[in-house]
Amino acid sequence: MAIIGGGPAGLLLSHLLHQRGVESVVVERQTREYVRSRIRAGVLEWGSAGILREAGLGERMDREGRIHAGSMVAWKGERTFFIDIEKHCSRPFTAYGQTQLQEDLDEASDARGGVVIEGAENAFPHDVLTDKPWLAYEKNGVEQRIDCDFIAGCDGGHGVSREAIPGEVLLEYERVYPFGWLGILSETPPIEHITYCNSSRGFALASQRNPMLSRYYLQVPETDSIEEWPDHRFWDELQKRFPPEISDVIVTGPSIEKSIAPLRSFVAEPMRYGNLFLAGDAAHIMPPTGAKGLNLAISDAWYLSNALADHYTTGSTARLDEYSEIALRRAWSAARFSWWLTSLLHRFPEEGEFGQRIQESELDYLASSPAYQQSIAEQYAGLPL
Ligand code: RFL
Ligand code: PHB
Repeated sequence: MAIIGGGPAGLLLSHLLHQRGVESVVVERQTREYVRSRIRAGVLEWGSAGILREAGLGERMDREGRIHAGSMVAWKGERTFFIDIEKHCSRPFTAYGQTQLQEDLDEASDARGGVVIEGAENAFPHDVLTDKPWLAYEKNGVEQRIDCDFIAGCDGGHGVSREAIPGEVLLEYERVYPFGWLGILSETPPIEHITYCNSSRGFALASQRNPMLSRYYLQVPETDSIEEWPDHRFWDELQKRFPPEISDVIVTGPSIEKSIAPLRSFVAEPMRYGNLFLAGDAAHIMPPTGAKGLNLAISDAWYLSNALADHYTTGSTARLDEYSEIALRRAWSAARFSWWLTSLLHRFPEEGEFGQRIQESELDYLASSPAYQQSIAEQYAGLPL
């Protein structure tokens, strides 16, 4: 198996395949240090944590990750509500950084002698409609070739794998939001709960990495740059968006990382073309509001490794044939939830004051309706695999 991309989808796939007796080579464009340095996700669903644990990757996650019974939502500058996933679904989530997971995956790869080719340029899948596909790439200016049975495109939202699927086969669905998330990390104690905030000034989120590392986000116009957001402006705006009872307990401090991520929803179909399989962000990108992207990368890697292992054990292609449909069903469910939560919590300038009042009314309804709470809790917790 040749795998393009050494992010969470690619490295987890390689790890699970090895455990199922299938060998793979991972080809990564960046260095390991670069991939680790990207500050991204922080929420692992119950099912994702289970997959990692079962694969022998849960030791540090269980030690350093923090189990949460749910997350908080705040609105109107005063109201708060707890999405209690423990009560409604008995499936708490784990706050654990993608950076830490990436380190765990790197370590596991080293321990089993996994082959990860870093700094690989111009990777491209060839002859994927034949039973002798091959992956071309360049390393230090020299062309290389990997002959394999299958190729996995785990190369994220800006990867090349999708380009190997002809335009008349590939369907792409996209929604681009007119804003981004400005995120900072600071070495300050986080507030207790991961807290999503709808404010007439725009969305805000308080999250965490460990007892002395906080992660905060602000909705900002897509045209803003980080130079326009010195720390004092960030903290000032964050405190204005949260209700006073929350702002009062936020501990501010210098940022150690600051970045802006655009928000978009994107799904590509199918996730299989001949002997090329897409997994993770290469096939679908979620706005981070629902905390689903990393969890989908994990479930795709799990579905695909199981299907491949089944193929090598039984000779049947039945599970490989189902992969795209099963993975897409889950991806669309996450896409719908992430779009809905994004729509509920962000300020959409074109919707005006009417849109703001509709959002607030929906949040009031959520706070009063056990039926609605159950539905949201179940989706936030993550649907069964
Ligand atoms: P990745 O992590 O982008 O990894 C792809 C890898 O492929 C490499 N690559 C190539 N290699 C060789 N040749 C090429 N041509 C290549 N092109 C690319 C890249 O260098 C990279 O190493 O995709 P993967 O593995 O599918 O993992 C997906 C997740 O990273 C992503 O979905 C999450 O980070 C999304 N996300 C969140 N997901 C959650 O589940 N919970 C969260 O709380 C959450 N928060 C977030 C997020 C994403 C965010 N940003 C920055 C978009 C918060 C943020 C702010
Ligand atoms: C994060 O901690 O980075 C995080 C948490 C929840 C989200 C998105 C990002 O929905």
